[in-house]
Amino acid sequence: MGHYKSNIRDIEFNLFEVLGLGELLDSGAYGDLDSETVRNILSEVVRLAEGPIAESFADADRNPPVFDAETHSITISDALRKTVKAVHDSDWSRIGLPEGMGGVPAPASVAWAIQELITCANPAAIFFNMGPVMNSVLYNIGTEQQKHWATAGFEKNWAGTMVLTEPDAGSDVGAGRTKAIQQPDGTWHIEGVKRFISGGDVSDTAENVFHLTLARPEGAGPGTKGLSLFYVPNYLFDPETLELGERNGVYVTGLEHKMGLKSSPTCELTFGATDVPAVGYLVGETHDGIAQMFQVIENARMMVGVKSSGTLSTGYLNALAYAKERVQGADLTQMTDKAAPRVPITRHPDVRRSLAMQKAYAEGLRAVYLYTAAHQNDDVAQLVSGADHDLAHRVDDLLLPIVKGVGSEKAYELLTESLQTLGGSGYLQDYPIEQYIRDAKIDSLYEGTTAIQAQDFFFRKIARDRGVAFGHLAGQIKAFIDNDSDRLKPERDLLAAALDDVQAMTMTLTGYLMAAQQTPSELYKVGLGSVRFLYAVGDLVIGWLLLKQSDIAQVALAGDVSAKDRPFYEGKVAVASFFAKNVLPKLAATKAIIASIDTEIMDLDEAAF
Ligand code: ST9
Ligand code: FAD
Repeated sequence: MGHYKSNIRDIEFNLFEVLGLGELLDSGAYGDLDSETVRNILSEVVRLAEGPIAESFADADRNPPVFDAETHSITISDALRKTVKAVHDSDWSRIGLPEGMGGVPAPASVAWAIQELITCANPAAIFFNMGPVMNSVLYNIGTEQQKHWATAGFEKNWAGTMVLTEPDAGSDVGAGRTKAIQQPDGTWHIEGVKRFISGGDVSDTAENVFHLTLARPEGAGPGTKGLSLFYVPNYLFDPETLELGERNGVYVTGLEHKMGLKSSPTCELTFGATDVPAVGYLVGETHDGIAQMFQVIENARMMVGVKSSGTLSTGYLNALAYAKERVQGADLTQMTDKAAPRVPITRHPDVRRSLAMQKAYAEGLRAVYLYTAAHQNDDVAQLVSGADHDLAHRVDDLLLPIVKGVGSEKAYELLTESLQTLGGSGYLQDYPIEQYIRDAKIDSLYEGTTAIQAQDFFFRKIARDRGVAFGHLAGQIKAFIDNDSDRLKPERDLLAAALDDVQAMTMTLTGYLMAAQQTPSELYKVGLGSVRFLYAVGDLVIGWLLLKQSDIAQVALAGDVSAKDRPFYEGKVAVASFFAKNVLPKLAATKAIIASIDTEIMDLDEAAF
């Protein structure tokens, strides 16, 4: 049995019983992709994920890629190569890609669910499979010729990267200094050094790698708005046949040694530092680089959240399996009887508390990413929340920092609980959880740190949106609270209080923002409260979605339910109630903290830290 434990029952519950996708799929909205086909695909992907994809998980961690400075390339282990090939050969990356480039139209929720299984079975290995999504963005925003490159490059399995970060430009992408110099033939020469580039080289798993690169054309203005997006391939190629030609002047000049995600090659890339220029092609023939790159970033942030939630899920399921087997100590009610029978640790209240919290966040975060994905298709959004095209897009935007920011932080926090469940054994490499933790830590860092997610959430997704998407979400939660069923009354009261608390926090932060027009330092209060606020809204949304699931489970339990499904539904009811009682009341404290933020800590001399 490999390390990876999928939760296909929960994924199907979300897709079919909660989001109700069966109705759309079986109406022919997605062609041949009906609900039975989706179920078959998911079970095929589970087999692939738990088998060949998971197989090299530990081996690739212990034997990461090796960099050769002479050839500017990396080599990888045979075990990892086998996994990468299994992912490529399976062809599942077609699902959800644009039809015109050979993709298979599908609800985004289905595509992301597939992605969870593939990614979380071996998180580092998926960085060898970024070509499809990079090509799909090029297909969406490129010129006619670039659409052709995207389509043909996808079929040829070319690898792709996203290239923003420089030594002095991390969170502050607009500080980037990489230059683009226009050539008489319409191409550009790129010059500069980029660092931390995932998949900068992919060894012999692809014949070509193209880098979607932000660079500043000579004479362009400062900040992100002065950046343009370029397509920079490792090998130049015939624009029609894509037959490879000369080596282009972009080279890997370093490989990072990391805490986790070790077999994902994180590279330094140097452009145009030799006699060979690094030729780049302006994407879409427009100088709108940051907006174009955000199309990639939105996919990548979603991917990171999906990875976090799915990693916590397999961490929890591993912890649960261990806890059921591990016998230690007597039942607490018999603690004074030294001869009392020893019990599995699942009998200990604190282990139950921990398992329940792990389950709540694992399933809650999955519910959040699938609900978010539901707003990435107009028809699904209409079905799920009644949002039209414009509103669906705003809701998707609003929820993305929760998927990424809350997902990564909570998964990391709760994975330490998974490890704790195994006691000292959890600390050993005999079990996968220590690697899950090392592989998951990165999720709160790349693709915008949590602080950046929190600022994006408040300033852009709430304030700049004038609360439109936030109001819609709050309306959905309120409608659930106000439904007149007798089910879950105490929990719905807790949810109502949490919604009030979050609305009060929003008002307080908005008040600081307004006050900043007169007193700029008031903005520090938003900065001091924004991560807490993001977490609070995350907990509210998780609490709501878990209770919605519980409601559906209770209806199922009242009917004809199979012996296999009964414990599944009972678990749904229990965990939603546990979350409501154990997490939602904490939002009142967050509200009080945000209401009383002062700027003392900003005034403190650095020497006092
Ligand atoms: C990285 C890669 O870290 C890590 C791993 C990648 C893995 C990739 C995996 C690929 C996916 C595979 C998945 C398979 C999928 C299959 C399923 C398919 C269904 N939203 O606020 P301003 C734009 S890469 C949209 O003034 P500053 C917008 O155009 C490195 N757009 O920002 C805006 O203009 P306007 C990642 C946004 O102060 C313009 O930016 N690095 C958003 O100039 C300027 O906005 C980072 O993420 C948004 N939320 O710059 C950097 N925000 O306002 C983090 C901004 O006119 N830093 N725009 O609309 C930031 O995000 C900063 O806040 C900043 C600030 C750079 C934006
Ligand atoms: P900094 O920006 O220096 O941040 C340091 C600390 O300061 C953080 O805690 C941050 O939250 C805080 N901070 C910074 N600015 C602010 C602010 N304005 N307000 C509040 N707090 C702030 N980049 C790519 O372009 N392509 C890739 O493929 C890629 N892959 C990566 C893979 C790995 C393994 C790693 C480690 C990084 C990768 N990155 C990639 C880079 C990644 O996106 C950046 O590391 C990230 O955006 C943070 O930038 P930084 O490391 O420079 O940290």
